[in-house]
Parts: sequence; structure tokens; C-alpha cells
Amino acid sequence: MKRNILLTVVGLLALSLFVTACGGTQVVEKVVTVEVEKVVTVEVPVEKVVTVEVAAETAEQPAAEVAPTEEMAAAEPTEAPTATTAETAAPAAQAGGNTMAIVKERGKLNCGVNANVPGFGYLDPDTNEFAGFDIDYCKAIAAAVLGDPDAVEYRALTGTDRFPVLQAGEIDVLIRNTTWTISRDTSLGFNFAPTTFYDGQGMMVRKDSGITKLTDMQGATVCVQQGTTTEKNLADVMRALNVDYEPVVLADAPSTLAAYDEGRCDGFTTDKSGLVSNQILLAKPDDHVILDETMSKEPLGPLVRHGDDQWFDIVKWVTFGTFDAEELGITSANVEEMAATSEDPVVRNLLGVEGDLGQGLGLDNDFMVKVIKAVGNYGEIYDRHLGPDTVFNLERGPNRQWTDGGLIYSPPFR
Ligand SMILES: N[C@@H](CCC(=O)N[C@@H](CS)C(=O)NCC(=O)O)C(=O)O
Repeated sequence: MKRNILLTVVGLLALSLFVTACGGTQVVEKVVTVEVEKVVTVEVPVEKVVTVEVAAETAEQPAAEVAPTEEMAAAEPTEAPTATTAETAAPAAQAGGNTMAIVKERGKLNCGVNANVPGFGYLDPDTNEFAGFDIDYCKAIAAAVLGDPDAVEYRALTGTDRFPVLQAGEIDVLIRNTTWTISRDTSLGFNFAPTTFYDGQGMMVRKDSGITKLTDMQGATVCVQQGTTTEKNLADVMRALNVDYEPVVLADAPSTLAAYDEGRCDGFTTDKSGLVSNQILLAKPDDHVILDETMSKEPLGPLVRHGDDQWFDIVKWVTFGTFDAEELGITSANVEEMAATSEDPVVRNLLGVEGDLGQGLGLDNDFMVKVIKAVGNYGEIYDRHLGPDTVFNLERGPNRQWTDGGLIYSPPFR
């Protein structure tokens, strides 16, 4: 019983931290359940006052539409504690160092993703399949660990629910346009694998609005999504520019986009990747423009819970492996031939023809052959979802290889 009370207090503290971190509503009423026996209702005051609007469409079409209920139910909880433990490092440590064993036993990777950002993470309504740049990294990890890129249970998550769900062990990895920040990496209890997409926050406006730069937005309303870095960056940047604006904070991507499209906001702000992606979902995409200014640094990539170094290493080196494969010219089309014929020791190490680098991760030595066969190298993944043959036609920019002046760089496979 004493333990329950202690856990309850920890739960409440964690909840207040979480709500503060997310810049939530003025007063949050929440039920915190700890070890089934104890239910506590608490009101948590939050410092920041923001407008939270959840569009009617959202209420009618909740996340369940994009994240089918069966998928949620199918996501087997691990031995980790439940989501009520919110945002402290302690539960992450309890999740233990056996994620790979759990994934192998389950026969599926539980991957937390986005369902609403075409090109990155998207549930295609026609096929009911997840697809995108981030989704391919779920497949890459499943290929490395389980030998099957399709052995993935996808869990669609919003900006707000992604962190508690990862902390609770309901997913093994989160790969969903999530920015690497110090607070997420430390007090929230996560480890970030290498950045797969270097991004920055942008602002979309109507072409006929006369707005060409942020300082033209005096008195403007701006649609922004709750529980994101976006919310805080917007406030900081506008304050620094002395622009008095009104944020309209919404719960998820569809409601944010709908509010902007319906003309309830003059601007829509999120990561530039998210803006480019969401632009194609607007009623008249060509009527909108993304301002040139970049408001922040948003390094996006996969993340895992603290407390499992082996699992962190796997996610990290699978990601680096896709970078290295591009640098070495290894593709999904030539990987088998390269493994069979290359005499380059660097290639032979990466593909596990020589050495036992896979074994060091607890994987087969040819784990990168499986990954590259399944999804290709970094450049192939990028081009498939964002490149010139897609509607996005996104320039690589900082996401070029380091040998080409970009930031994509793998340490040696030695
Ligand atoms: N990179 C930022 C923003 C990520 C984010 O959640 N962006 C929104 C706007 S594109 C999104 O993906 N929403 C999808 C959803 O909630 O369904 C972060 O990590 O906080």
C-alpha cells in the first residue's frame, strides 16, 4: 500500500511535468491509475495559457480512424509499466535491457509512427498500409532483427501521446518526425539514434495574404499542433521579432490542417517537411506558400527508451548502415553481388562477409544485407518517398552525404 502511494505521487509529479512540457491547457483534469488498485483525480495547473481548439472533425474522426483500434489492441504491452508513468526517466530504466528478446519472442517489431504526414509516415486510405520515409526505418529494423521487413506492428501516434507510449514499453521504437532535444534525451528518458532528416520549422500562408516574411504577421492567427517543439519555437521566434500573434493550438495534424484550410488561421506552422507534406492535403495546394525563413533546428530520427544499450545500438547501427551503404554505392539492386564479389574490406565489413560486427549487436553478421535488400540505402529511401519522382521533389539540402557537403555521415563499420 505504501508503495502504491509512493507510485501515485511519482505518477502525479510525472504527469505535471509532462503537461508543462507539452504546454497544455490551463487546467488539466486527469485520472492517474497506479497498479490498478489506486485511482486518483488531480487538477494540474499549467503555467502557459494557450488556446486549445479541437476541431469538430477531430471529435468525429478521432485518431482511431488513422490508427485502427485493432492495431492498438494488438500492440502487446511489454513488461514495462503502463503509460500513467508519463515523463520521468525511472520507468524507462525499469523497461530493462531485453527489448531484442521481447521483439524476437513476439515475432514483430512494435513501431510508433505518424499516420498523417505523407512522404514520412502515412496510412494510405486506399491500401490501408503505412508508407513513407520513417516507415522504411521500421522495416529496416525488422529486417535486421527478425529477417522480415513486414514483421512490424505499426502504432499511429500524435505529437502528445508518442512519449508516454514509448516510455510505457508499448512500442519498441518511435520513428515519427520527432526532434532530438536535450530534454527528450535526458529527463524524458530516451536515446536518439542518428538523425535521418535534418529539418527546420517553417510557416505556410496564403499566397494572396500579402505575407512574405514573419514580420508581416503582426496580429495574425497561427495554427500550431499541441505537444510539439513547434509550439515553443513559434513563441520564442515571434517574441524575438516583436510580432504579436495569436496561436491557435490544436490536438493533431488533421485538425490543425483543417483549421488552417478553413481559414481560421492566417498561418500554419510546423517542420518544413510537415508543411510540404501537408500542403498536398489542402483543398487548393497551389494557393499556399511556405515562407523562406527557417525558425529552428529540427533534427528528426528514431528514438528508444533509456536502459537498453543493446537495443539502442541496434537501432543506431541499422540507421548508420543505411548511410554507409549509400556512401559505398551499395544498393538494393547490387547488394548481393557486392557481398559476393567486392574485395573492398570496408564493404565486406558492412555486409558481414568479413568480421563479426553483427554478432557484436546480437544479430547475424549479414544484418545489413537484409536491411539493404529490404529498403535500400539512405538515398534510395529518400528518393522513394521524397525525391524527384515523388510529388514532394524535396532537395536533399543538409540531408546530402558528408562527402557531398551534407550532414549524413556514418562512423566506420570496423
Ligand atoms: N518535430 C516536431 C513536430 C512533430 C509533429 O508532431 N508534427 C506534427 C505536424 S506535421 C505531426 O506530425 N502531426 C501528426 C499527428 O499528430 O497526427 C516535434 O518533434 O515536436
